[in-house]
Amino acid sequence: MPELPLIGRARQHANNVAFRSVMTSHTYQQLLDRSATLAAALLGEADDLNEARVALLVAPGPEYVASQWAIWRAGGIKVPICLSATEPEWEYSLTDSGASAVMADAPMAAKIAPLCQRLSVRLVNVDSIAAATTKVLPEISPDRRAMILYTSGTTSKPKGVVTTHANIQAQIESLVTAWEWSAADRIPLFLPLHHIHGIINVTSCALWSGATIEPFAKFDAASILDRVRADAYTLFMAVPTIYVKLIQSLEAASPADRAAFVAGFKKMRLMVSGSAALPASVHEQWTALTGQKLLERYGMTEIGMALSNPFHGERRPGAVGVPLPGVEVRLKTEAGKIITGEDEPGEIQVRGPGVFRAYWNRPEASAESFDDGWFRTGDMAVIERGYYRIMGRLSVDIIKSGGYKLSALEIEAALLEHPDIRECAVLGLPDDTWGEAVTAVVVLKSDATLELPALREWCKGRLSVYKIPHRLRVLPELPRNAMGKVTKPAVRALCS
Ligand code: MCA
Ligand code: AMP
Repeated sequence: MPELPLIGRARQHANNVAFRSVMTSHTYQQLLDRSATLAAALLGEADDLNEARVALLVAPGPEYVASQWAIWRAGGIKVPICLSATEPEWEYSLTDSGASAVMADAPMAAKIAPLCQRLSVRLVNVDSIAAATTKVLPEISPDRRAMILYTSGTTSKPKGVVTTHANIQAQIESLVTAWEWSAADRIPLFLPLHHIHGIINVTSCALWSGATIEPFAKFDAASILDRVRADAYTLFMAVPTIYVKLIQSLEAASPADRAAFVAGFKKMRLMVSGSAALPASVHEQWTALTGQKLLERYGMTEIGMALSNPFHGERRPGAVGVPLPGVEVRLKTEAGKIITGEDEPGEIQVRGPGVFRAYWNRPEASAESFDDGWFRTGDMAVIERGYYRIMGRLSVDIIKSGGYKLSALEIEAALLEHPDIRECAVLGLPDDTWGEAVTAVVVLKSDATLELPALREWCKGRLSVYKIPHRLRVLPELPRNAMGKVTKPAVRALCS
């Protein structure tokens, strides 16, 4: 059996630059060699990891990809975890996935070492593996499980989305075809590498194509604009919050700087927005400022990308276009009718080779999420003049903030541990920068007082930074229905 196609693709581009930064560059051959060394270290005496889960905690860059490929080439399942997560969040991912090892770079290894020790999980510090060792690597069939990505949803704790090598390949090939990726492309990477926007849309599509990635530790408008003015990129992919932040930076720049930045943006062959709704006003402002028409697309961790405005043709503000190559999409009403015409809303359901296999260790949730072989996204949409338009989500408990999908229930569970909070309801309220702002509506215990800064401080170490409430409302009581259950639409109405 041949090796994994993505490794074969890398061999075809062996001498191309895969990663470039100000000080260094790495070719595809260097990534291949390094991943073979790391795979040998992971395997030790074993011949095959046989789908053992290996958590990945490495900063974005060549070492992240070499570690990812090492896990795959050794036969393991990669579980990327958030670099800035709290210890309880890491612990949840490691225990839920049953990880047997964590691969970390030196700074992250120092942070996670006590947890690994407590959980008896092997810690592999990639920075301490220098010698190039070789070992015969196992053959990996495409239907082996490759990755578990944790995603928040309608349950309090995140669920692990399991994809196979074949799923990942289908997700990559669809985008490479639709957006005409080539080895001549150069793209900045500033999105986190524990979600598919960064892993698949940016990194994996680039590496499949022989293109060059410029990694950043995180999004920082000034550093990215510096490189944009130097014409460093042909492609750009970001969440709406990043475009809002870039608009603010462009507006604050001197006329000469702004002209230089705009010239850099103008030259790119494609700029994409996704992960959350791009307000039509932001789309139009971006075009007015830079002359670029953003391409908005729609996707989800469980399915990869499903809908996209066209690379050639009309990119309509407020719409997400049509199904991507290899992806089937249908709309279904609550009453169970498949919609065949325009202007009738229904739930988006998706089928195709990129759709995930199952939620990790959750057979019931997995079964419930499919309808006759179609994945139920929980997002509502309508077709208007040939293009899908997203109308919102079926669940009020899912929040999208800064491109991150958050569970209101998970944040509520954390807040209920606060000594002064008796009851709470967490909502995502509209926000110009973040899309939705995490809003805590709380009822306090008698005589208690609570201000937002104190609540945010208390949340640190318990919740990742983007889950920490951005707004706070204190109410004497929460509205309830006849059954005594808190009604979130009524809470929302009180807050608006
Ligand atoms: C950070 N802050 C926030 C939020 N996040 N405040 C309100 N709401 C938030 N969501 C605050 C911090 O507390 C801090 O406040 C200040 O902002 C700066 O924090 P920092 O973390 O440095 O923020 P940032 O770097 O400016 O982050 C913004 C960001 C980041 C770049 C938009 O959130 C990001 O990278 N988002 C992308 C996530 C992503 O990749 N999603 C794709 C998921 P203070 O200064 O007071 O301390 S995949 C997906 O969705 C599907 C598949 C798809 O379709 O792609
Ligand atoms: P995630 O679980 O992080 O993969 O987030 C997937 C969710 O992001 C989808 O179910 C949608 O609710 C949302 N989403 C992604 N792209 C878009 C978009 N272009 N417009 C509106 N919502 C989007």
